[in-house]
Amino acid sequence: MTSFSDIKGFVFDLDGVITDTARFHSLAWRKVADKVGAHWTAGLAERLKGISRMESLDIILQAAGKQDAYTEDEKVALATSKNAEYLRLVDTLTPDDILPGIADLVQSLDDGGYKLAIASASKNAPRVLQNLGISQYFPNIVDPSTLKHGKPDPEIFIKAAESIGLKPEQCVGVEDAAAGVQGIKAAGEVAVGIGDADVLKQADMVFPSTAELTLSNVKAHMDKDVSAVK
Ligand code: B16
Ligand code: MG
Repeated sequence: MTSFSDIKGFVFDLDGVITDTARFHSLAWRKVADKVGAHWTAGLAERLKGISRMESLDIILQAAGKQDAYTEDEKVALATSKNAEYLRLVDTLTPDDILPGIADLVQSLDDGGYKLAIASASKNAPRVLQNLGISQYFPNIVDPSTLKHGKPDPEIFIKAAESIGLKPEQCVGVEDAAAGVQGIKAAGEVAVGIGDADVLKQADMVFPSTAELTLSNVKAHMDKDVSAVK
């Protein structure tokens, strides 16, 4: 396992790690689901996490049995209406909506000279970070429209490391979704999972919430794993 002293950067997922935007995606998609006749369930909402806007729409149309009922233009119109509603909700975000411990963590990483990047499937990540008041820490945000493959493909995590001039092995990636953890590991980064250890079992370490995600806890885990190998 990589040793902690090799780590020079941190790559963050946005939704579920920096802030909880899933609740806004769900509220906005639910209106689309009602419009196209898809039955809204918690399971359906869960399947939309971490995947792109148009893929999310396809899943909702499938749930309604309407995958062939709309033209491309009509699908774009549905996705655009969802995004307008989502942005209306995103613009209610304030620094109070940063998840526990994250503001202190990014400050301590910045103080420690670590490079920071965002690896989010969301095209709205810059606006979310702006509303949270922490965009100055993240000059490097991978533009998801440049990607050929979504998570769990490692592409976004490799590009995030490149954006801060580092090799993947020099980065820690932080994710709350199993597909994201899979992508971080495939990229060759150290994977930190936030959430349920059974769901995120591929991660190198899992913290139950962002409150436990501190630089010293990451270091302690990595030091422990290195000494276990010796
Ligand atoms: P947008 P993440 C993802 O963010 C969300 O989890 C997912 O539900 C959403 O569809 C996707 O961003 C695209 O978002 O419509 O804003 O471009 O978890 O990768 O930070
Ligand atoms: Mg996420």
